[in-house]
Amino acid sequence: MGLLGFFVSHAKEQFTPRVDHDYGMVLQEWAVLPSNSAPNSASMEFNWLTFNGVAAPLTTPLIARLGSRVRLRFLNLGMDHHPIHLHGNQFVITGTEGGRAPETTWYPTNTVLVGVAQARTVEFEAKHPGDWMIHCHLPHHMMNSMMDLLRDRQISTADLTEESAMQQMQSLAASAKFAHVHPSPVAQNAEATPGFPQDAFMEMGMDELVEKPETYGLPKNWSAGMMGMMTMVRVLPDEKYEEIVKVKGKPTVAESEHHHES
Ligand SMILES: [Cu+2]
Repeated sequence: MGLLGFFVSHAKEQFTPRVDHDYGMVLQEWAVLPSNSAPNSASMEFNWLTFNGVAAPLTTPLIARLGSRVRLRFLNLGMDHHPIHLHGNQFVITGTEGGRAPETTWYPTNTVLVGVAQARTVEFEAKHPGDWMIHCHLPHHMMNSMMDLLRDRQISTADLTEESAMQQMQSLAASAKFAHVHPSPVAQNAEATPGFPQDAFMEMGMDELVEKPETYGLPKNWSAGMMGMMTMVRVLPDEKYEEIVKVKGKPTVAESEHHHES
C-alpha cells in the first residue's frame, strides 16, 4: 500500500477500538519569497509551512466531542521532518505507512515524528475539554518566515485584548535570548508584500477574517498566536459540540462571544 493509499483507503475490517472522529492532515512546505505571490517550486529552502494547504490561523480546528475517540492521520511528502505535538493529551501511534500497528506496540506520547515519506496515525481519548493546539514543534515551522520576532509564539489561546497581544509580541521579542532579536514595529502596509513574515500581517483582529463554524466560541484574539503548521483539536462538551455541528452558516463574532460567555 503506497503512502497515499494509506491515507485515503479504508480497512477491510474496522479497526478497534472504533473512533468517532477521523481527521487527515497532509504536512507541506513552500518557498514563498518576498514580493512573490506564488511559491518558488525550484527552491528547497522553505519558509511557509502548512497543514492541508493553509497556514494557521486559516487551518480549520478539528472538533471532537468530549468522551469520544479521535484519530489523526499525518502524511509527509515534503523534504523536511515534522515532530507533530499535541497539547493537553497523550496519544498512541496506531499506524504507519506500513499499515495498522499491533496494539502491543502502542505507548503514550504527545509528539510524533513524521519523517519524509512517512505516514503516522495517532489516536487518543478526548477526555480533557479545551482547545488544544496541535503543531509541528520545529520553531521555524510554527512561525512562517517570522524572522526577528522570533519568540512571539503564544502556546495557549489566552483571552488577549489587542493591546495585551501587542505587548506580548513586543516583550517576548525584547526578552529573547537571541542577540539579533529586537522589538519591531509592524508596518501598516506589511501585508502588501507577499511572503513577508506572517506575523507582520497578522493583525490582532484577524478572528473575523478566518471565522468558520469550527472557530465558534473561541476567545477573542485566539488567532493571534496561531501561525505556520498549526491547528487545534477542540474537545467540546455535548452542548458546545452540537452548537457547532448545527451551525449552517458562519456565526457572527457577537454570536460567538455570546455563546462563549453563556
Ligand atoms: Cu515541521
